[in-house]
Amino acid sequence: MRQFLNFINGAFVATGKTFEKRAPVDNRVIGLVHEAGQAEVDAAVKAARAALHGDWGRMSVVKRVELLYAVADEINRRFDDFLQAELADTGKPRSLASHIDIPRGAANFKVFADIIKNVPTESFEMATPDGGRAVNYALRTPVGVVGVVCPWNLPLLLMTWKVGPALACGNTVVVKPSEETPGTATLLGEVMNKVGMPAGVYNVVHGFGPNSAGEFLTRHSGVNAITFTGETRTGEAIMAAAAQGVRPVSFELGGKNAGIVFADADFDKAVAGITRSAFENCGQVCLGTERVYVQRPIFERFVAALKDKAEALAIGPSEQAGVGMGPLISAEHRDKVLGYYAKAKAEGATIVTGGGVPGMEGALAEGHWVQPTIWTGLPESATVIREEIFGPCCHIAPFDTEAEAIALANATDYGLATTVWTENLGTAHRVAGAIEVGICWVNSWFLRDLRTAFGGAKASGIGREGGVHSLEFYTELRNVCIKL
Ligand code: NAD
Ligand code: 6OD
Repeated sequence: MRQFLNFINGAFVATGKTFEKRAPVDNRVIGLVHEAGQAEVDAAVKAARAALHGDWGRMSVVKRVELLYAVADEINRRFDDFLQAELADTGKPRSLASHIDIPRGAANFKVFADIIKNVPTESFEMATPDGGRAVNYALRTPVGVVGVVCPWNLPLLLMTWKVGPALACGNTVVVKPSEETPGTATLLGEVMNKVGMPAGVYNVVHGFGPNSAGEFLTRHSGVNAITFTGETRTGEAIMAAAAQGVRPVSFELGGKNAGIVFADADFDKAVAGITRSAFENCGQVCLGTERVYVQRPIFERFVAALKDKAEALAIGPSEQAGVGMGPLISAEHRDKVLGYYAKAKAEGATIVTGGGVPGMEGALAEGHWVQPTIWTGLPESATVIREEIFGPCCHIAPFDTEAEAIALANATDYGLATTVWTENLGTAHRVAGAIEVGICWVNSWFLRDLRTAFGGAKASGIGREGGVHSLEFYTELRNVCIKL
């Protein structure tokens, strides 16, 4: 049985307490995760603090950048190990993880290594009251020990999206991966040792949230800043923990994202785009589209075309040829999603397709599968239109005017992302300007340039990461004023 150990001060650490990791594809136990208690979290934070004052803290930016490049290269060299770990933990299609998750794991180190090397700080010369001169310049200093709390949907991608810039900025990290996906964070410990990363720079503590590693880490007074990706409600708990000691937080939270398809859109591209945004990763993408608004002249045709696409998705395990959709992460999450499917039916939805569990053969019958599901006919007050489901499903409603589409899209507490489909440049600009989100894709979805600001408006997050915005969170600017 595979053992997932904590990684503290450069060493793999077992604990007396383990929990089972089950495979989403067949619910088989595939490993035992060693849960970190308060003592392990204390040790990880202590090691991270010591590294800040040790070799890592004294290292030049040039050397730091070289090490981050080496981490990226080593992830690429061990691409298949990372891929297998991610597939075992999540059950997602191999093509998805090999094209998105693992390459981004490496890119997240390279891109932020380049950014820290190339982005200058400000400098101002000034006149002094005695007729002389002074010069001001800003130093970027690390914030210190960063607590990184991660979700399970894109485990390596989302963890390294935080760890890459945090290390580039000279911080040390203690990572708490999701209890559902311990694999790639643990493997990254091997990479850190292989490339000669000083002990204590990268630490991993496994466990759950409340009364476990997540809470111990976020409440720890030795943690200087917390970066978190996950549910909005968890963000509220972490924000309360961070209030102790007035520690900064960066939050990427939930979404209830709208897709808007105008009648002038390139129809086939729009259908393909919404198919991806609704069903990719079995709908477990925070940026995914669970509310689709389609302009009335093409509404019926669009619903029929999306139905065809959903029904054509091959559901199966990661390695199955041509597989388009894997399982949900856990039995608990499957029950939650199926609860929403039942709710939609009870509230009077027209079920265009799906709404249940696909028939799977043999051992796979025990997996956490659900059908891709499309609803129409619900009022905007319906539960599945209001609450984030995080499953492969969407409701489609018609709209008439641009103003109506904008109002519908904005009528939510969330504000993460939207995807707009139109061939009219004016429409694209006006809608992008009026939508209350952190990210607006036009004629595309989840197209990422890591130099751009990423984050959510309203209940979808606090702050922005990406490019120089990550540097703003992971460093303190110290102004030095020298009277000449
Ligand atoms: P989650 O909030 O349940 O868990 C995320 C992490 O927080 C896990 O590691 C968990 O153990 C930990 N945690 C839970 N309670 C905690 C507590 N009280 N204190 C400290 N840590 C705690 O989220 P999830 O189910 O893993 O992921 C799905 C959610 O994440 C969805 O809401 C999705 O929208 C969101 N998400 C957002 C983004 C984004 O970029 N905005 C990206 C991915 C996922
Ligand atoms: O691409 C990214 O950097 C990012 N943070 C993606 C988030 C996806 C959410 O599930």
